[in-house]
Amino acid sequence: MLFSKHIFIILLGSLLAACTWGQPALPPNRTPATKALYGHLAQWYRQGKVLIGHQDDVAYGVNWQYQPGRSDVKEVTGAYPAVHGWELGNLELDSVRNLDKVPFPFMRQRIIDAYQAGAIITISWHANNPMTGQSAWDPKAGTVASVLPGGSRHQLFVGWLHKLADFLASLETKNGEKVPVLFRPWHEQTGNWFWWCQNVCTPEEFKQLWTMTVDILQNKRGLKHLIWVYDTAEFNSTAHLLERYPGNALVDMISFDNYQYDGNGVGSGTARYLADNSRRLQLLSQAADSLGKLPALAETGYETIPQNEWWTQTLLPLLQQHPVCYVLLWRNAGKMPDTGKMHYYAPYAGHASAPDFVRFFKSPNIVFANQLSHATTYQ
Ligand code: BMA
Repeated sequence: MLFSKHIFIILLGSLLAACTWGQPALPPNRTPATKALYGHLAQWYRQGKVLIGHQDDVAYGVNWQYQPGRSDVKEVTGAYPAVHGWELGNLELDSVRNLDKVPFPFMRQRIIDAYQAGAIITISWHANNPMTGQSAWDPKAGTVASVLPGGSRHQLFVGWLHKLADFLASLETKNGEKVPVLFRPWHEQTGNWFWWCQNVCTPEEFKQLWTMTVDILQNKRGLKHLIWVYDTAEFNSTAHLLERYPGNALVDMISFDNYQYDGNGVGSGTARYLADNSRRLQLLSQAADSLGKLPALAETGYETIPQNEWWTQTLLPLLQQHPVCYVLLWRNAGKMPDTGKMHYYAPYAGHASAPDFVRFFKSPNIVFANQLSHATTYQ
């Protein structure tokens, strides 16, 4: 009897091992909730499910700001997004608000609330240029070199990384559980607009910047609740996608950002968006699968969504053909004070694309927060 029970347990164990064999997993230096989240993401990805995200979703929308419980996505679909994106630019300057005016204490509380409800958090950081004192959008050659050991801004920059670590460490519940974060530093590095982009630093310098970031946050500060997301803008080959990849031990997900633009010119229009992104998503997933990592479309959208059926005619077919773990739509800022232009990527109640966004929301394999709970995401 005992013997057959043992055989049964061994058989069951092998079966379970076979089911998860080859599936990406986090190393032991992460919290149980972070490992559980990553395991669920891997499983959902295998099932072809795609989680939908939105930047600053519960902070403000096209016609409102800081009203508790509100969300443009929820007002259209009845559900919050599955992934909540937040931005830390200006944290390094000890500012109370980020560069888009979101107060950090407000952000912290919304992050903890989303975690408790089973939604997923991703964070980006448009850190100022530490060499020139200008914004992140100051692609001055030599900036990355200046923050590396021996560089003139190294001490200043290490201080910034410690402020970043302080904020990330403060994302915890009253019981002291740290909120897992998909952290996506030094994003869009194949572009030419940030001080860490490919036109102003070598692949080696970029990898050193990444390595130093992981070393301070994960090794020196001991943060175990981060999932490291490597992110490019456009790329034209696997070699280009991975040119600045700092190594398997320092990355957990790989992703890229790409938007649709108006018009029929080169680099714009629906056909172009679909063709470019089908090819890129295919290369991304192949690279992720062969590296044992997970893929994501970390930012996308079509500003003001001028095509009423963009959701089911453009984005949905792309995701059904090339599933990724998650897709994040950029922020619903509304009218920009400096340009007077409308800047939003998710529909709001009454928007012409809202009915189609509801059809998108109801489509098979498209996941919003109503399908998640704390237990299904973090246990
Ligand atoms: C950009 C725009 C800016 C914003 C920045 C950081 O794409 O939305 O208005 O400041 O992201 O969130």
